[in-house]
Amino acid sequence: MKQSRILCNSLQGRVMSADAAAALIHDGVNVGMSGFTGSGYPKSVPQALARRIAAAHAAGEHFRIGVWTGASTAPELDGALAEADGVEMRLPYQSDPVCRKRINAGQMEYIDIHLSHVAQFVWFGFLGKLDVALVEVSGILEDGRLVPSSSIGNNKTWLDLADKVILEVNSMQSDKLEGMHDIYYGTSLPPNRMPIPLVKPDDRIGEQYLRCDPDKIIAIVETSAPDRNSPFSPPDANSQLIAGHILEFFEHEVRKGRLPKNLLPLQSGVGNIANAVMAGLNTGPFDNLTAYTEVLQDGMLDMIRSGKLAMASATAFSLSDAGLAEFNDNIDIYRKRIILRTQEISNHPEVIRRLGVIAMNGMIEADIYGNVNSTHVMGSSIMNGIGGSGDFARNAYISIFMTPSQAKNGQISCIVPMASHVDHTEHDVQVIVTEQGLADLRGLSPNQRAKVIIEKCAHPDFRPALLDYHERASAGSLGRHTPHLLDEALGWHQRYLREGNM
Ligand code: 0RQ
Repeated sequence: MKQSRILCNSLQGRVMSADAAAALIHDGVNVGMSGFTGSGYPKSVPQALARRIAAAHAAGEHFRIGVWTGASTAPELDGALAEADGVEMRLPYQSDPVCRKRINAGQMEYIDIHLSHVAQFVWFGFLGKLDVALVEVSGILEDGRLVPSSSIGNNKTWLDLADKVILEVNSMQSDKLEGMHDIYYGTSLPPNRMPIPLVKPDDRIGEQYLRCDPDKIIAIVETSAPDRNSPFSPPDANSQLIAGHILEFFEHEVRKGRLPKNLLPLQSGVGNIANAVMAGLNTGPFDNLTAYTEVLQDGMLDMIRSGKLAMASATAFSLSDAGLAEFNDNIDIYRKRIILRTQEISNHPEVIRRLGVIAMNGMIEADIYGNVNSTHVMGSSIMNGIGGSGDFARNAYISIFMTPSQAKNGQISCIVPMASHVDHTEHDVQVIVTEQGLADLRGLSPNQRAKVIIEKCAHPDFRPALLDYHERASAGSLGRHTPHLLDEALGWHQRYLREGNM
């Protein structure tokens, strides 16, 4: 018989079904749920809640809740609740197609928040009351402490601040996750804040377990279900070219003495390009690398396995099925080299600045001056959210943004005269990379940046029109510091919306 993961005798009486637990969540409450990039999210209660909400709606009753998480979750959470029209307010990050559709249809409110801001905003009282914490763990110890699961995100804050706690104990999570976590309990509020005592990516500054007041636990649900493991496509030609430009840039920086031979701690965003960069580094000339990042994708596992990456600090896994199998098969290797932290620490501006992190994130578009749009297609439709990209970009040693130079089969240029939405201003962007090349923007004025970005990053099909725009703006704009023709600046986006081509 499988051993129960609930070792605390006094909590045994609170074990119940997902439906019974969902019945304890009421209309209008804010629920802090676990989950970060498809890992460690509750898998059973949200679906039961979605059924309950759908039934309430069918009976003509109002039933919607606030859903707060670490970052993106999965169809069993975001998809199910959005499908049932059960979400009044979603924050701080999502990547679910159903959720996205509702948000862009104006049927669901969504606040896109820097991931490092979330916990402190809740502590400050900026987001209202947190009523319920719904958190997946991989076990409960005899003394009631919780063994975290495959992501930590904001779980510490949810457990500390919610009035009531519902736990999902997932026996499918490896029991060897125990000991990989580092939960820092030293954060305090201004004006009494103290420095975060983390000076190296592998420093442990906290505890291995989450604390939780047992009196707040109203339900425990046992589950056995896998995380949403998304496949990675093998790096395509563009991703390989982008990775190649970044590697060449790193080699150049080492030669110039601006980076040490083993670089500086790496942060790598989500998606296939980020994974391809890791694959490039895995066969590249740098050894003894470290990572101080949010999300650990397959690429970083490969680098740990090969010995290129000495250790990685993150808040969550985001693996493919193959990546998860590899992780579980060789967990004794990985658990010595991976530390999972709360997202307020993995994304902490103070720590990122101190460590000198190299930030590498994807983007939707950049303009010729280096302003970056990470979130909104054609200025108005949210894709996912800013996630942690802003935490890292502003505070990094070097902040790199990458994208293919074109989208939608060449109908869209990802380098545009003016970004249709700005998440990262020109002040937070040092390097832009496309398959065409790499623009090093450090020390350049806006007009110098425009020339380099157009020359190095724009697709040849769009290069002449961008040069033409910059030249005419330089001649005809009111000010010549950051020249723009305001009635034309967003004309490329307008043209795409009108004609399906920029
Ligand atoms: O659309 O899905 O319909 O095919 O955007 O684009 O090229 O597959 O790129 O998966 O790397 O995502 C910015 C969204 C890039 C991601 C973004 C369309 C394109 C495609 C996806 P389809 P790709 P990626 C750490 C850091 C913000 C959060 C972040 C992201 C889809 O990197 O969410 O960095 N970043 N977090 O066709 C119109 C353009 C477009 C465009 C691409 N210019 N116009 N559509 N697309 N460029 C992790 C966390 O914080 C949790």
